[in-house]
Formats: sequence, C-alpha cells, structure tokens
Amino acid sequence: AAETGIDAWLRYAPIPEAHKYAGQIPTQVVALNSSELSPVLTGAKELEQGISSIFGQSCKVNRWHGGRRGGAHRPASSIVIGTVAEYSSYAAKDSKKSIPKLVNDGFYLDTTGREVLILGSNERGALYGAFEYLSLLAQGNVTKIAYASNPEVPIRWINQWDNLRDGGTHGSVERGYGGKSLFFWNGEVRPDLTRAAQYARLLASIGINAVVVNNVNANETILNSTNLDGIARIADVFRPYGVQLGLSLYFASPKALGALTTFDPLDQSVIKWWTNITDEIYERVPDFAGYLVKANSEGQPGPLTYNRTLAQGANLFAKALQPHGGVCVFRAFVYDSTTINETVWTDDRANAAVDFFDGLDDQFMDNVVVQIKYGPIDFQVREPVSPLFSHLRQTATSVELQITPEYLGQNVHLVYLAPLWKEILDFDLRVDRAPSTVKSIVNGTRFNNPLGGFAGVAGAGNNQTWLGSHLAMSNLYAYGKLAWNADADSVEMLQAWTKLTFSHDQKVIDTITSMSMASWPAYEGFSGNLGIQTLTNILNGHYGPDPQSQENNPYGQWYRADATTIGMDRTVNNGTGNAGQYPPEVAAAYESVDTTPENLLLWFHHLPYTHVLKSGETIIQHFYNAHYNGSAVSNTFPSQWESLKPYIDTQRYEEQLFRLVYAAGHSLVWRDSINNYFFNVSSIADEQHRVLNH
Ligand code: GCW
Repeated sequence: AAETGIDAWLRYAPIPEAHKYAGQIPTQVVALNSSELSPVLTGAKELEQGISSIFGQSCKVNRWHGGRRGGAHRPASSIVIGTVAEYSSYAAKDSKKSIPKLVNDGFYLDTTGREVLILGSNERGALYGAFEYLSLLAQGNVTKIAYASNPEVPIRWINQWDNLRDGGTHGSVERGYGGKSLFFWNGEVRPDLTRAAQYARLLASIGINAVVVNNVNANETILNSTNLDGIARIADVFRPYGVQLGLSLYFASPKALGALTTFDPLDQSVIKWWTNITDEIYERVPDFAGYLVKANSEGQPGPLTYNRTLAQGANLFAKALQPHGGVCVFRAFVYDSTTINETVWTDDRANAAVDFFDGLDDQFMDNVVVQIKYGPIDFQVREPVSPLFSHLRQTATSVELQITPEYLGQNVHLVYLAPLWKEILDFDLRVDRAPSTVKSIVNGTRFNNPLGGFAGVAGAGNNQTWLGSHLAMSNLYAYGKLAWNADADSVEMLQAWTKLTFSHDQKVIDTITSMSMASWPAYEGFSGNLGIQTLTNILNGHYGPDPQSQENNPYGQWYRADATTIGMDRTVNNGTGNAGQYPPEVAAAYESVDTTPENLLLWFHHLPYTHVLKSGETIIQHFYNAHYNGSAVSNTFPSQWESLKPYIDTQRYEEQLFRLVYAAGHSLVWRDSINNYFFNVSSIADEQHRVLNH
C-alpha cells in the first residue's frame, strides 16, 4: 500500500524478521474497568492493532469489569492496561507489584513479569504507557524493562492558529503549510472530524494533553451557539485520546458578540458575560482545558484599551475558569508597533515584553500561565532567551515554541528544530546568581510554580503529510518528547522517529540523522548570521530573502545596517538597554563585545563590517562564507536523500525529494541575494571573489 504519511510515526510497520519474536509477544490485552470512551480502552485497542501489524500476530482486547479473573481462559501472556487504582483491585494480593510514585499523566511500564503491566496514574497515563510500549516494540526492542515515566510539566499543549473563515469559506491555518484546518470550514466546525481524531491520536502518542484549536488572532464567532456545539464535538473526538480542548479568545467579544457597550475587564456586565459563556462551555465540555489570550498585540484589543493592566485582563478569564478547574494562558507576545521608531537609537521591540509585564508579577491569579515566546522578538533563526523568564517568579510560565517553521523555510526547507529548542531550554539565566535554566523555570522547580510548561505552535493541516513535509514531522515528535522530558536527546529522538516513520535500516537512520542535524546550522548560514535574525521578507509571507524589508518600519526587527556598520546596540551603556533586562551575570556577558557569544554578536552590538571575529574572519567575510557554506550543505540534501531510494516507498520518497531539490535551489537564491545586498551596502569585496556584484 502507498504510504501517505498520515500515520506518521504510528505506522506499526512489520519489523524485520518478525518471526524471531514469536513467543515473546503477548497474545491478549486486558483492559481494566474502562468505559467505552476511556483512554484506557483506546490504549488497549491501539495495542491490539499495533501488535497485529508489527508482528502479524493477534492480540485481542478483553475487558475486565471486576470479579474473578484469570481462570481457564487466561492466556499464557497478557498485557494489563489500566490505572494504578484499578490494578489494585485487579491484582491478587500475593502477586501485586509495588508501583513507583507517579504524578498526573505518568505511567509505569513493566515487561519483566508474566504479565506486561501498563499502569497510568490516570486513564490518560495508561494510554501514554501503551504508546510507549508500542514504540519499543515497533523499534524491535523486546528487552525486559520496568520503569515509571512522569511528565515534567502539566501544560503540554499544542496551539493551532486555525481560522474559522478565510475569504468567507475555507478554514485556513495561519502560518500553516500543510493544508486547511482540521477543525473549521466555512466559519463553523467541520461536520466530519475524522482527521481531528487522527491528529489527537498522534498527539497523545507523544504526551500532548491539550490543543487550542483556533487562532490566537481570534474572532468572537468561535463563541456563538452553533460553534459552541461544534467545539463540543471536537472535544468528543479528542477525549478518547486524553486530549483536552482549549480555545483562543477575542478580548472584545462581549461587545462584538454579546452586544454590550464595553469590554472593560472590570465592568460588572463584562465579568458576568464571560462567566456565563464559560459556564456554557463547561456544560458542553466538562473537561475543557481553558483559554489562550492574545491581547493588545498586533491590532488585537485588550485590557490596555481601557487602561487596565494585562493582569486584570488575564484574571477576568482566570476567575471565570477557576470554579471549573480551567487555566487561563495569557501570551507575553505583547508589543505596540505604533510607538517605536528606528530613528530613535534607544527604541527596541525586544524590550516590549519585560516593559509590558513590569510590576505585574504578584498580580496574576494562580490559574494563570504566562506563555512566553522563546526569544524577545519572534521565532527567528537565532535569538537569545526572552529575558521575561527571569522576571516572572511568582507567576507560572510556559515557553512558546514554533513547530511550524514560519521564519525557517516553511517546511519547504528541512530544518530540524530540536537542537534550537534545547539551546533555549538549557540556557541558564542565572537568576540571583543561581542555576536558572529555562527548563527549570517552566517546569516549576526554579521558582516553585508547578503549573507551567510548553506551548507548541504546530500549524498542522489536512494535507496527508500534516505539516507539508514528511521530514518535518520529526519536529512535532521532538516537541512532544521535550515537553515530557526536556533532557531528551536531539539525536536519540530523531533516530527513534526515523525508525518508526521510515525504516530500521541503519543507512536510513544515519542519512536522516546527518541531514537533519546539519539543517538548522545550514539554514542559519544562508539566512542571517551573528544574531541579525532571519533576513526574510517580514512584510509579506515571511518566506525568501529580503533584508531590506526589516529596516525603516515600525515592526522593530531592525539590524541597522549602513555603509560601514551593522547590528543593534542593545547595551545599557550606549544602546537600547535590552542587555540590562537580563540578570546581572548574563547582562554583563551581553554588555561587552568580548563576552557576547558570537552567534548573538549583532543582536547585542553595533559594529563595523571590518570587526574581526575569533575565527580571524571579518564580520562581512563571515557573512559571505556562511552563506556559501550553508547553501552548500543544503545542496547535499537531495543526493543524500536519493541514496535512500531503495529503502523508502515511492510516494514519500518522491514528495520529499521534490521539496529538497527546490530548497537546495532556493538556498542559492538566499545566498546570492543576501551576499549581493551586503556587498552593495558595504562595498567590501569577498576575499574569495565569489560574490558577483563587483
Ligand atoms: O510571528 C507572528 C506571526 C503572526 C502571529 C503572531 C503571534 C498569530 O507572523 O502570524 O499571529 O506572531 O504570535 O501572535
């Protein structure tokens, strides 16, 4: 059968020499006390389907509802799946295993005994355990193991930027490159949610526990009564996978939809309106996860419209959600493009988040999470960590990562993002001169805020590849794995994913590893170096080279190039003061040219093109070289992929090859446009005489 990519890493392809495993694979699944729509039963069915597909051997589900167990029909080997609580009543006293401590959504997997045990702290955890066991089997791993696995954070969310309407008809996905919305069509929830359920399955298999289905640039119509019924149907198809539903809100909804005269967050009628609508949602969706709010940013209304604080805005929703146990996720991506001006040396969009949240740290309710983009600007190819992570200490925070590579080639280019994300997560902000990695802040250990985590902007659509490219799915996979355990290794995740998605053949694993691990540095090489950001067209589409588009406009993605110098001076001493938003040790490092990491040199400093780097190259020569080197790497990808032809099914092979060939050419366009641009601006020739515009 043709591989469309729709099952991604859950293909359960027959493994090489499956017969060797006969006798080691259980022949029955016992699902403990599970109701029809329970994630436990989903897990049991997944095991039945997976084992028969991987090993060609049947493994039927039996449901245990209490009472005598075992007896004559008890097969030689079973998998027992359920919650720890159900297991206590199931297991005979003498054979009961002691289970290590589990947190919410955690599971225990034990293949050492007569029965394989897959026990969740809750039903969702049991499902996660089933996926873990299947992932091992599908990789041909039948070693005896017994361990508990607990997620580090409770917020492991996906954000979809799906529009209800696009030109009046089809639901589009903002910054999505894999087709139309899985959820919306013509302003309403789709009648057929088959793909939404398949998406939930993929997400559950990597530990995602909630999806915000509509765009943060929200529209009040999501809350009309037709759509409330519709979103309840989405929640229904998510529920068997343990995925909760969340919604983005339009701050002015009380006025736009409710016909009130105001949307002031302190107004009684507004408070009542949000309380009522929230109650209505919970009537339809009792396990509703909560709201995601983009306010006072890029034209969206918000509390500042009424001179209220961002905290007052967030708490409006938090209060309405609190009785139901819901969470208000409030985005820190707040900036005002009408108040900054490139002719003012000290103006800086990178300062916005800390400025806007200044003084609010003790103002947020406990069920508010502030969701912070990893860098201070906007998902660029290289950014320092957002300084806001070090300012919010009494407030729970989550880190917003972009799985859909808006500024990084839009899934036409291959860019494996786990290494970028890990640099962010591992970065130590040294708050109060103590270890303070971003991961320790969002997982709550650093400031003792247990309700934090991860948001991944996925951009999945109804294309059969989900994201627009088969190889890009390693990013979705790695995102889920990192949200579960931020110490997961980039190469190990990639190789497990490759095995599950494509093949067990070492050649395939090695080649995809080599391409993927080289991909982010290559993209950085030919798009924008030394921290000047992705030099793409920021006014239109964010695709392809257009360095000029970043300057002389109020969007603040400037790099201030003139005939002799380049870079943003973000020092306290002479610049925008942004370096001073970091805790003292980090601030001191960024303040000086000598101690700023070179890959962020021009993020923090304004320097002559002739400034000499540690490598001995000048800045301008480094640009030229990096663009040649990066695009040369991208040009090896098609032939590397072609070497895998014998191992990969025709459809996925051809679809991916098409993209890689195109991307290789596009990397040359990048190289030449940027190099020529800087040659024209600086009039400094390439020492190697490759840049043509002389
Ligand atoms: O990066 C920018 C994107 C917008 C997006 C915005 C945001 C949803 O270009 O498309 O809007 O960020 O994160 O709110």
